[in-house]
Amino acid sequence: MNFHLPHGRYYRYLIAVSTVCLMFAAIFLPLPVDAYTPETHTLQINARTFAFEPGSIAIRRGDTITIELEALDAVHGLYLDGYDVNLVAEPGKSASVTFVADKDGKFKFRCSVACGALHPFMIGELNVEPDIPLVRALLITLMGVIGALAFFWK
Ligand SMILES: [Cu+2]
Repeated sequence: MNFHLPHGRYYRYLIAVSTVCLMFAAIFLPLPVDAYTPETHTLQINARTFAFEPGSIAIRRGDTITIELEALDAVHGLYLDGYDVNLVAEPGKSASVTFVADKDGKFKFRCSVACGALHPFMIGELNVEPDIPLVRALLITLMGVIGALAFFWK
């Protein structure tokens, strides 16, 4: 009987295919620790000619978000792409909105009140990360790393 270990190109394909299969398993198989528990965040965003502070925010899908917009020097707005959120705040008079971040992705928020020369560049970003539980995310990452190492070894 001719029995030997696979090698060369065939071996690499085998590694690639089994890594992909394992990663799919890690994504779809039920895990004991599974559900992501949504959180509630209050995000204080300060608007000043011509920037938002903070200009970049990260949350997880499913989180309930309250945005409190504070205008520091002039009337500013905050329009959030993809979520149909529009706030306008005057100095000393903040505006707020609460919503559930039910879509993941990167969403720009921009000033919706013409506030001066650089107004079109008054842009921030809300990053809604997928609600993949940490354990699962770690498993997938680990497998990807091991698969890549095995694939490119030597
Ligand atoms: Cu503006």
